[in-house]
Amino acid sequence: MTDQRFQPLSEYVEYPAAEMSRRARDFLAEMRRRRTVRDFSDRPVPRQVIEDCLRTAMTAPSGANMQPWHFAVVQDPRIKRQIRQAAEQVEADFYSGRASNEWLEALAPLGTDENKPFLELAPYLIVIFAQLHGQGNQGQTVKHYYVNESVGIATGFLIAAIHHAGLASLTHTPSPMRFLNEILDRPANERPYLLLAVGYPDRQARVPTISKKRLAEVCQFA
Ligand code: IYR
Repeated sequence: MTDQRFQPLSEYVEYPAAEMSRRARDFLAEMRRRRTVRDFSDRPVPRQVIEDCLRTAMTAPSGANMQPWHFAVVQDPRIKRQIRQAAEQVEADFYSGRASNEWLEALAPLGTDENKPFLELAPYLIVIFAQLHGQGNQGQTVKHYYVNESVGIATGFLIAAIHHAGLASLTHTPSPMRFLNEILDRPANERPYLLLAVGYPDRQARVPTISKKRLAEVCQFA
């Protein structure tokens, strides 16, 4: 009797060493071109592309394979306006008092402020919710494990997929962001994790002059 819980690893592909090196380099080059964009065009984006990027996010590993995420995708201009208004309200508090001077100084190179026009301009807003626990068929609570890690990995996959498709995204974390539960009608066991604005960059888009650390600064081989 074979153990039905397992099946052969049939989709794994091994590449010859030279090809492996090239693939690693090529992917690095592609990911290095990714920039967080704050200036969006309102040009429409095919829904199928967004759906496929979400399907990529859904391939992420997760604690006990519980897949503790929910993606609320917003296109409706009225809902986008509601989100913008609520976000700008909490952000105004943040920039005019709640944030420490140290925090504001750290943000200065990014040029952010409480105005969030991208929340209406970008054709898609994807609000990622983390499910603190699940719900069984009979309404019983199902435990979720490593929720933050799992949702973080899925979000990373999503950002990479969006970039790979040739679109830009912006990770936005209005704080506090519980207002998103109300606007998007999500249950109390779901916590807003991150909001991604997605679309084409505006032709005039500009990005901060910042750089990434070098490998030696962030890595050790033992
Ligand atoms: N949530 C605010 C502030 C902000 C905080 C960090 I840390 C950033 O990297 C960027 C912004 C905002 O979205 O403006």
